[in-house]
Amino acid sequence: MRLTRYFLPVLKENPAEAQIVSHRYMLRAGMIKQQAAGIYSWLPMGYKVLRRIEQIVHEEQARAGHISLLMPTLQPADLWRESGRYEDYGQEMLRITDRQKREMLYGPTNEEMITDIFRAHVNSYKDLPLTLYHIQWKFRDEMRPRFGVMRGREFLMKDGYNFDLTKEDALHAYNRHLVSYLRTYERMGLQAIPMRADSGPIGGDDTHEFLVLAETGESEVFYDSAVTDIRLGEREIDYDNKAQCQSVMEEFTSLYARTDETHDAALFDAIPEERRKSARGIEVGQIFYFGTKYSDPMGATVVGPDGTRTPVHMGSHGIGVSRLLGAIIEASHDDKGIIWPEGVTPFHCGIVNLKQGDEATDAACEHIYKALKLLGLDPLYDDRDERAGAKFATMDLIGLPWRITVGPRGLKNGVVELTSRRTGVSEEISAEDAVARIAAIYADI
Ligand code: 5CA
Repeated sequence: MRLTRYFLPVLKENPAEAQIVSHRYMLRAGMIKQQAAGIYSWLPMGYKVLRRIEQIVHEEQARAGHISLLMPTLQPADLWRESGRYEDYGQEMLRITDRQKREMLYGPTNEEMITDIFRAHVNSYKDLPLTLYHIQWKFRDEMRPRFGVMRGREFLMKDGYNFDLTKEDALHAYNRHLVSYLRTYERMGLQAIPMRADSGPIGGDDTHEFLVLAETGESEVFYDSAVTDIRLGEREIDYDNKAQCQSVMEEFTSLYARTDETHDAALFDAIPEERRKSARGIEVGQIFYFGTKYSDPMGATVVGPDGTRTPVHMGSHGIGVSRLLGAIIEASHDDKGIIWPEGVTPFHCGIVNLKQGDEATDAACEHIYKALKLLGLDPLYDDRDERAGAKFATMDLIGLPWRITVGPRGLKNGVVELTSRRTGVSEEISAEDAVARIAAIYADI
């Protein structure tokens, strides 16, 4: 993309309404625009990152054997009366009446609707296990929408639902989700720690939240610092292997890590003092096992091996897709702007032309731009007629992980500059080498 043809409405001033750094940078980098409290338009660059995050979520769900579908945002109230949650959900639910006076609602989550789909089409235990998920907009009329996309009223969520014959199978689905979420967040450059939590209005016995540690997080968390040393990394996971998923789950959840709702001071005090940490965290996902809480009242049963009907065991599993943009920025920025991890960056690299209009410099930039595009990469070429300082400031703010800077002086010596946004380290190398380096960096991402 050439910057002169793009739509990147960068703000020079710090927006007064933004209290935390991710909100400030998302507004300043022209990623979002607020349309009402907690409701945002996603401008092109913000939308690009959102799509990138969705893509990683889809890829990791597919790897775990989960199946994607799409349910509507609007739901009939009667479905929620069946589970008893229509009255329980309270003021957070946006209730709508259509022209026929039918009661509807804008879905805050989809347990009822997915259970309705299941009961309509699945009849036998032979069709299990089954996990269906979608990535869809949700609405929760939060009392205090704030911090931009972190606590929105309208927000994008991945929500998945497993259906199993037995509790044991459903707990495998729980573990499978836990493992696949670890991989999902790691691909986004995040460390998200599973912590024992409270199940809230979703209900159920077992639940873990995934927390990214950050000073601006809304949750108070308590943990054994040894938990921050564990990574999933590149290990091969067989998602059908119950023992393997169980062992990874245990590895990540055996050390003490809890949100304030389930915090146990006695257990916490038993941790060696130097490893006892309390901090703040951003909740980027949550997994639940709730057994037959929905299948029972809604009649979602299957014929089991013995010929009798039993309600299925279920769980639901959510990722805060739009919130993740904020979480990633909170975890990865400096005082100049965002630093995108390679896995989610909106453009693979920036190209800065230091002397727009200079024939040799323009030609070198064009050459690099086209060479990167031919390799299937997506560079952002700053071809504006602007001072170098202004171009660097924009690149630093929008946070592309790599920058190729091209100027007449370097070209005389046959070099351009390749700079890492994260370390600030620059190297003078040939244009060909710069292109090859960018290609190599993204080859295994
Ligand atoms: N049905 C279950 C799991 S699919 C569910 O709704 N879980 S949840 O309530 O925990 O939401 C899942 C994730 O959505 C949360 O972990 C959080 O990352 C994100 N989320 C929840 N509320 C908001 C909000 N107001 N703004 C942005 N993201 C949110």
